[in-house]
Amino acid sequence: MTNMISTSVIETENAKRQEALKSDYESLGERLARRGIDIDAVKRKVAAYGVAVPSWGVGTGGTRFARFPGLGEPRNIFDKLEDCSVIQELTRATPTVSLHIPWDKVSDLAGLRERGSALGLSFDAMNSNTFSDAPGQAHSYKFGSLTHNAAATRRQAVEHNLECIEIGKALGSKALTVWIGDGSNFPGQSSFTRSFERYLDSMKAIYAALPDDWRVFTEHKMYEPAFYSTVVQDWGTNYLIAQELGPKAFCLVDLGHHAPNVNIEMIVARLIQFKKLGGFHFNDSKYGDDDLDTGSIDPYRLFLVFNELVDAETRGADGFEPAHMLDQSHNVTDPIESLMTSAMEVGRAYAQALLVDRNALEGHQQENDALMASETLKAAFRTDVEPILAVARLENGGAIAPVATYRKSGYRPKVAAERPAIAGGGGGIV
Ligand code: LRH
Ligand code: MN
Ligand code: MN
Repeated sequence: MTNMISTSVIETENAKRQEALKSDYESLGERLARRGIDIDAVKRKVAAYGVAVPSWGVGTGGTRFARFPGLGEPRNIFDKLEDCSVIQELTRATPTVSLHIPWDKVSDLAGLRERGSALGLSFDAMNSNTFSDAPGQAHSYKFGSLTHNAAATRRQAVEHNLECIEIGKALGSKALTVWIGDGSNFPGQSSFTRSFERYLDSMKAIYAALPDDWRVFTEHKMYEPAFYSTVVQDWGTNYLIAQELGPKAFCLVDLGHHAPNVNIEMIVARLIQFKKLGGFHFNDSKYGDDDLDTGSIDPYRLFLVFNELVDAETRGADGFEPAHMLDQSHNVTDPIESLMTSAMEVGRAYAQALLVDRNALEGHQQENDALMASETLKAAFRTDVEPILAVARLENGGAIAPVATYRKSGYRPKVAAERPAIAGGGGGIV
């Protein structure tokens, strides 16, 4: 196995913190034992948890307005894999990478798969891109892709998705995520009904090419880049799609794709109940699809989403197997640090949700004791589970303090010297 971060740096940094961590873990263990919780059982679950890193997240994404690339930006998919490996080596919570085609130029598929396994990484859901034009493509997506009026444009968009499936098959992926930017900017510009009919037709052609052991995730988003109407705008439409397509089709919930204040945890519960929750794109937002770091704005909401997930896991909900991925990118941090922090935030929300006293909660619900029901959730959310996360990382060979260890490792200056600086400029990704 190839390491990007030397194990001696990790060991030296861990040694500085190990004693304090041991005592923090023991004292948290005692406090949890008083609540009837076995800390080691929680740690084992957290240690087994993983979230996929988006290949596009390790580069500086930017906003619609500008890109300010950092030092040592990955030049190609192999550089991206190495950056993803750094995240995994330090956090031990991100064993898979989610690719985006054609942003990721993948010609040598066997070489890519081999490099992934040498780095201890495998390939999660494939993401197609028909929301921007690739150089040299025959038909433009300016007025839509899978829902375009012109059959030839729709066909091109379908074929791109089929190509993503083929690439994914060669890499060992088992899912395709489809997000389209199709929609309209003016009332009357397009027919809501006819564009959705065309969408379903196109998706049926993609679904027909899906291998038996694959799933397709469709991702809804309220607005942007279309600002008046979007074809797959909300979880209701998304649920209809999954129903129409069949048993291998599921809904993907990107936390940033809802109106502010929407009760996302409730959407999650509904999709679980009706066996159509495919997975997540975790990120955080204040206003719209901000793609901020997961848990950076509203960690309680992230916890409430995980509360639904743990509830489903605990009761063994039928057909419950969501894929967990991060989807974030912005201009202001080192993306490796941001992605590590987000992976840890997701793990934290999971650990906190595992602490919820579910019997007590059900009792309070039964008694209509709203205050105590809320306090039961808050008691779990208020618990500082960092020692659990850190011990899980340590025992899996990772860093007690991933960001500090990463900074000590000198990885960013090293790749900055190897990878040429790239120019910033106008709009980034959505
Ligand atoms: C759309 C989206 C979708 C894309 C990604 C880059 O806003 O969330 O998942 O594939 O951003
Ligand atoms: Mn997304
Ligand atoms: Mn998005």
